[in-house]
Amino acid sequence: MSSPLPPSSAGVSAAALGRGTTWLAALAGLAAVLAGFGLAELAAGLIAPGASPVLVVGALLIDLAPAWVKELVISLFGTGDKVALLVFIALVAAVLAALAGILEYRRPPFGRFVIVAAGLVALAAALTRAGASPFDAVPPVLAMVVAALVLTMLTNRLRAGRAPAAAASVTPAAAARAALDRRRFLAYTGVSAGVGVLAAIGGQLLTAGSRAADAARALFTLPPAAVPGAPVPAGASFEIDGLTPIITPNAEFYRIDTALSVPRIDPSAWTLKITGLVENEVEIDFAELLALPLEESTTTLACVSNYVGGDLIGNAVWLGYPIRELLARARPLAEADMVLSRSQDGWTASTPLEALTDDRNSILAVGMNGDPLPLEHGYPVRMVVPGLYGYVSATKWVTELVVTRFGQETAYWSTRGWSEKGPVKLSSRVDVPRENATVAAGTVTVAGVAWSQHVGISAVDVQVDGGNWNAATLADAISVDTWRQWRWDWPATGGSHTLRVRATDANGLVQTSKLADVAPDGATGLHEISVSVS
Ligand SMILES: Nc1nc2c(c(=O)[nH]1)N[C@H]1C(S)=C(S)[C@@H](COP(=O)(O)O)O[C@H]1N2
Ligand SMILES: [Mo]
Repeated sequence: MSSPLPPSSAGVSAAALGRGTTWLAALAGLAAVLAGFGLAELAAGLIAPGASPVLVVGALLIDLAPAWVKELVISLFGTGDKVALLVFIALVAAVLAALAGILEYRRPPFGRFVIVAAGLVALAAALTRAGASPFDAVPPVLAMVVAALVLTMLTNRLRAGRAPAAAASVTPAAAARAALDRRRFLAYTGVSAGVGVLAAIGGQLLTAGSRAADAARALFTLPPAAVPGAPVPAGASFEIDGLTPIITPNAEFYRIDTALSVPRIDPSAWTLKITGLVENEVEIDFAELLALPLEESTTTLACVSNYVGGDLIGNAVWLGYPIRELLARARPLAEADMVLSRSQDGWTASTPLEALTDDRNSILAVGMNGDPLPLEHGYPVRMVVPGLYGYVSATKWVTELVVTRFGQETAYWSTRGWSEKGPVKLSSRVDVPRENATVAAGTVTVAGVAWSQHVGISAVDVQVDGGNWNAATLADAISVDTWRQWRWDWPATGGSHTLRVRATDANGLVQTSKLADVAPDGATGLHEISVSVS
C-alpha cells in the first residue's frame, strides 16, 4: 500500500518482505486446493461422473439440511437454490484453503491436517451417495493428496524466500536472493492454480461429452397418446397481459429437487420395479412402458414450499401410463396403504396407495407438453399425481415403487420435519396488476389463477381495501386437476389500494385467511397486493 518499493524489487526492506507473507501463505493454500479440486474434477470426468468433490459435498449438505434451512434457502433464492449452495461451498472451501495455507506456513503440518480432514469429509460424502461405486473414492482422495503435496511444496518455497529476521542483517545480496525466491514462489503458485483451473475445465468437458442421456433424449420421439387428453377449452384462457399462461412452457416450469447434478439416466438401462407388499413383483423397462397405451392428461403441479402468492406451481400436459394399471399387475396386499417411490439418486416420496389406485390421472409420465420429459423434470420417467404436493408424489427419475405402510417407511422430507401426507391446499394468486404497480384510474383488470387440485374451483372473489367481496369471472376449467384463471374489472379510484383474492372450492370450502407457514404441510392465507392508482 504505502510501501515505497514493490515487494519483488531487489532493494526491498526486510519489514516489507515480512509483511505480506501471511497473505502469500493464504494464497499458497488457495492455489494448492485449486490444483487438488481441478485434478479431482478431471478424474471425475474420466472415471466417476457425479463423484466430483464439490457435487458430493453439496449433495451431502442438501441431505443434512433440516426443513427450516430448505425453507430459508428457497425463500431467499427460489429456484436459484443450487447456485447459492455452490457459491456457499466455494466460499467455505476458499476460507479453509487460506487457513490451511497460513497454518502450514506457521505450524506445519497443521495445514495439511485441515486438508486431510476436508478430504475425508468429501470421501465420506462420495461413498455414502445412493448407488456409489468404489471408483467414487478416487476424486476426493486425489484432491486431498494433490492439495497436501502442492501446499507443502509452496510453503517450502515461501519459507526459502523469507526475509532474514533482523532488518539490520539484510545485505543487498541476501535481499536480492529473497526477492528471487519470492518471484519463484509466485510463479509456482500461479502454475498450480492454473493447472487446477484447466483440469477442472477439462473435467467439465469430459462429463458433458459422456452424457448418453442427453443424446438419447435428443434422438427420442414420443409415441402418440393412445388416449388423447380433453383439449384445453378455448375459454380456459383470458388474453390478459401479465396473466400466467394456462399451460406453463417447459422452460418456465419451476424446478425443485435435491439433485445438485441432474441425474442422467440412459433410458435403455432404465427399469421400474414394483416391490414390497405385493403378490407379484413387477419390473418394466422403458421400451415396454412406451409400448403401453399412453394417456394424456393436464395436471397442475405445486410445491409445498410455495408461499402464498409464490410461483412454485405450474400446469402441463403430461403423457404417461396410469400407475393404477401397473399396481393392479402387482396386486398390493390388503394391509398396504402407501407407496414409497424412489428415484435413481435415492430420494423418496410417500404417496397414499389410494391416490394411485383410484380413478384420478396418477401416471408414470414420459412426456411434458409434447416433449420428452426435460432432464431436470425427471427424464426418462417421473410420477405425476393430481391433488398432492410434489414432495409426496411427483418423484422424478423414478426407478422403484415400494408398496408399504405409512407406519413402516418414512420418505425423504418426512424425516426432515415435513408432513408424511401432503394434499394440495386451496389457494389463489393475483398476477395482474403486479405488486406495487401504478395504474390509471378507471376500469382496471385484476386477474390471476386459483387452484384446488382434484377438487376444483367454484368461485373467486376480490376485495379492495378490506371492503366487500366482489365475484370474479372464472375462465373455463380444463378439469378439477388444473388451476383456473379468473378476472375482475375493478372501478379504480385514485390513491393507494390493497387488493386481496379468495377462492372457493367445488365443495364450498372458502380459502382461509389464517396464515400458515409452508412447513410442515403447505402455506395458507390470502394473497394481497398493493397498487397505486393515479
Ligand atoms: N427425484 C426427485 N424427485 C422429486 C424431488 C426431488 O428432490 N427428487 N422433489 C419433489 C418436489 S419437492 C417437487 S415440488 C416436484 C417438482 O417438480 P418439478 O421440478 O418438475 O417442477 O418434484 C418432486 N420430485
Ligand atoms: Mo416441492
